[in-house]
Amino acid sequence: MATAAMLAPVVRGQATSVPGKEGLRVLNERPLNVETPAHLLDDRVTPAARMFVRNNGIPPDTRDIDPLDWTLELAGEACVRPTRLTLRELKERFEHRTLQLQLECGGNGRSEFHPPARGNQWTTGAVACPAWTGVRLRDVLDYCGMTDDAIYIGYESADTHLSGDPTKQPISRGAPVPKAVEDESMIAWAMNGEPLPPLHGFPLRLVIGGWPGSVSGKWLSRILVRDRVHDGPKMGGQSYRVPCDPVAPGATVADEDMCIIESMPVKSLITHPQSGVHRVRGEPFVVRGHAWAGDLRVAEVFTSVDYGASWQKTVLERPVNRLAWQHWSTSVTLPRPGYYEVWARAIDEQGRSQPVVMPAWNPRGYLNNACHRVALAVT
Ligand SMILES: Nc1nc2c(c(=O)[nH]1)N[C@H]1C(S)=C(S)[C@@H](COP(=O)(O)O)O[C@H]1N2
Ligand SMILES: [Mo]
Repeated sequence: MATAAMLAPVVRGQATSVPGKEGLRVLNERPLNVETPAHLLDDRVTPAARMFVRNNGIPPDTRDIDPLDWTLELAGEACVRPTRLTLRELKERFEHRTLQLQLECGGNGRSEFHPPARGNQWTTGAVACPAWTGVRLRDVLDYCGMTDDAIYIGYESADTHLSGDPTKQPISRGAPVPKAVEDESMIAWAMNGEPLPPLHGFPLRLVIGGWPGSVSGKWLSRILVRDRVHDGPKMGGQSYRVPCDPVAPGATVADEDMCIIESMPVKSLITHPQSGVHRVRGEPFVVRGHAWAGDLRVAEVFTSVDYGASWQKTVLERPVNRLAWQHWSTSVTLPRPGYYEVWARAIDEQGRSQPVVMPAWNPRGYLNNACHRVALAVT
């Protein structure tokens, strides 16, 4: 059996030898999960080589397929005209568009929770913002038609379950209809002007910016229009859900008291300088990174070099399009020799700030949007 691990020999926890992902950190080999160190996310548009990988199962072997013959099926109890479209037909029938859309895994930052949550121990590197080319999901949904009781869409994909059981899917999630029909929700076949890389869903995927990455189904084979909340694997139980009401750290929460994560919270990343480098006292240097806020805009980003005692406003750019991350930068001067930390804190357009300490504990360790910090040695 060809597994992702066999196709891509890797060393856990070290610089990887996953082809095309040099410098990224492998958190799990089977399924493959790879995160990007913060300083390698400095590009405005994330290159494929620096995009995290989050697989729940085993990717399909698409080496010998003709992508134009790939079929997408539209079905579900609230779909008026169940249809099959090849990628060729998708490209011919619907308007093409390219948007930069930010994806962050719901579990990004999980490694900081105490008591710890099981799952991939992501630090800060399960986020990316490439440019995607494809068609509006809305246009395709209009084409098949939705009944009045359509409330949710779900995806199904060509990856296979870790157990090898062909009747099981590794993951099949989705989004409520209002999010699915937003102008930015896409069915994409290209990333940064190239066909999707195999690990990122070749030949076709959903891209639902600002929501947990798990909504953006890779290797997309079917879209279901549902008259109920989609109930595929990893929609229910405790997956991609947090307690509806806050709980004490370590609490046991019943499944019925868990709510599905929708828009992701405000967050920022310092992508330059790299943590651990030296700077010279009295000499100004640039600190920069990105910030994002789920469905919202980021209003302001601040930095602190005194553990949050005082904050300096940075220069924040507008997003290139809605649901793209925003770049910020500032000049910092450190007056004395010694150890410093630079912290960054973003605030969304509704006035919500990132917390400087850990946000609400939850059983699966989702939604850690605490401030990122880098360490500097000043001489
Ligand atoms: N078919 C399929 N789609 C999937 C997944 C998967 O395992 N299988 N993982 C999801 C999760 S949890 C995330 S965070 C994103 C990651 O996208 P990337 O691997 O392209 O970075 O893909 C999502 N789409
Ligand atoms: Mo994810």
